Amino acid sequence: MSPILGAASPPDALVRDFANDVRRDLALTPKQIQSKYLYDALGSCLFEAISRLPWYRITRAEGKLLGRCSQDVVASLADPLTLIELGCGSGEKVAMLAEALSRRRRPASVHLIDISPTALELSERTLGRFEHVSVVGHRATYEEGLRRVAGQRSGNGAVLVLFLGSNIGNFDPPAAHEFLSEIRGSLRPGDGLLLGADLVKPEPALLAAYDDPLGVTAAFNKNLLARMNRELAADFDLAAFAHRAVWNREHSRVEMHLVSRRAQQVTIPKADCTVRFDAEEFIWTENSYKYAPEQIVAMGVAAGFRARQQWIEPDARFALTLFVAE
Ligand code: AVJ
Repeated sequence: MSPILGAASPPDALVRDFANDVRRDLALTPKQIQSKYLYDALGSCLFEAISRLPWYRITRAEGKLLGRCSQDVVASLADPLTLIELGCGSGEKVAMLAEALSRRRRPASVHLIDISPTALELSERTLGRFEHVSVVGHRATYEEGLRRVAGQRSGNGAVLVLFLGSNIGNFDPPAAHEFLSEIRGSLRPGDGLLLGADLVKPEPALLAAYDDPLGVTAAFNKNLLARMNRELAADFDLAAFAHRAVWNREHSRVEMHLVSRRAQQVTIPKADCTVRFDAEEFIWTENSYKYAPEQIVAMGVAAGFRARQQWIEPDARFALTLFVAE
């Protein structure tokens, strides 16, 4: 059996949360499932594959910017620096900052916060190679993890929160404001926030990124159905659903849907429900908001930060913005 799918099944409490959320959100109109559920062990690997696709440019564009600006980012922050990455993926990005610090022999600690054990393991391995850098992984939601790390802090060093990869794009505008305010609330004046956010670009480029010709994003999206079959004993016929990406210009977001190819009924025993689909009815599985550069600055300012610097990758259209808590 593969190491991924052979891994222990998730703890009962997590399965119960998943079941409750599925039952509630599939009863909404339109039917929905929260995008955080895309990231089980297999889903995390599929996202990792997406990040290497030529059509999905966010990860590479951000890496390129980080390579150029990492010294500038850490230059103004007080030692010993604490880096907190929210949603660490494979840890390669925080590693670029750790590298910048380690080159100057500046001591630092890194806290990784992710709900995916796979992501934490990968990241801990990636960061293992730096001297002067201690690494702690937290399997937690962003909010829980932030609170935990902020509550433990001592001394005079600054904290730099990393919220990268356009993960902010999964939040609708009110939730993004609330979340940035919550980050600000856990920081002190002089601490930093490095925010990576994808920019609006022509529709064909957006659609190719979220509906790639290799079908990896389709697999990533349909894995939600496979996950419900695995964890909730559901009987979704994966072939009876199609992946769809749409650009919602009015709301400036790409939406991912799973569209029922025909009228059908699905049972989800561990969520205690039976769900009926009309032909063409869909489950809405993700929003990825896209921004104008000045909109990103405005979001940070509204949450109590000052924008210190913004770097833009002009080809892929992606922005890194360094904010400082006032
Ligand atoms: C990891 C949330 C930033 O929205 O671009 C990739 C996830 N979804 N392809 C994004 C994703 C479809 C990604 N984020």
